[in-house]
Amino acid sequence: MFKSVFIAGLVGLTMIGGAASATELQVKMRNQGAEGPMVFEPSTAKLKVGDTIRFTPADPGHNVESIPGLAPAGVAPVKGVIGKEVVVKVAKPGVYGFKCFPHWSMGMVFVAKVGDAKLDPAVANATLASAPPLTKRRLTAAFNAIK
Ligand SMILES: [Cu+2]
Repeated sequence: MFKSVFIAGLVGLTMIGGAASATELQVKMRNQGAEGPMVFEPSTAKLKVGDTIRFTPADPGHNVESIPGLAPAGVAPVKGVIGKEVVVKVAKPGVYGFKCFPHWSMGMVFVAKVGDAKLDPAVANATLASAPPLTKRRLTAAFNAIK
């Protein structure tokens, strides 16, 4: 009896310690935001290794997917379901890019820098070259914001 209470107490303390060191960023998927139509809010972030990003559908019709090339080597791509929340733990330093698949051409993108990382200019240029005009504009702003 005493032993099980003691262990439960230890588990509780461990969880509190973990919550204090890593933070969770809330990102809303919206039809309309401060930056215009079809946005992740916020659209950029600077995070620590081990933090999490919680993408929440504030409006229907959005999803979260990795932008090819915008993730550290060895990180599995994310492919969320439309209308569903997605939680991503950023366990490696680097630059992470996500898009909403239906609204890629409208520039619905999110970019995070995790840890002390720099965006490879070749990767940035290749991503911008493959992006439609609105997306290119928002991605350029996002890349500048995380510098
Ligand atoms: Cu969308």
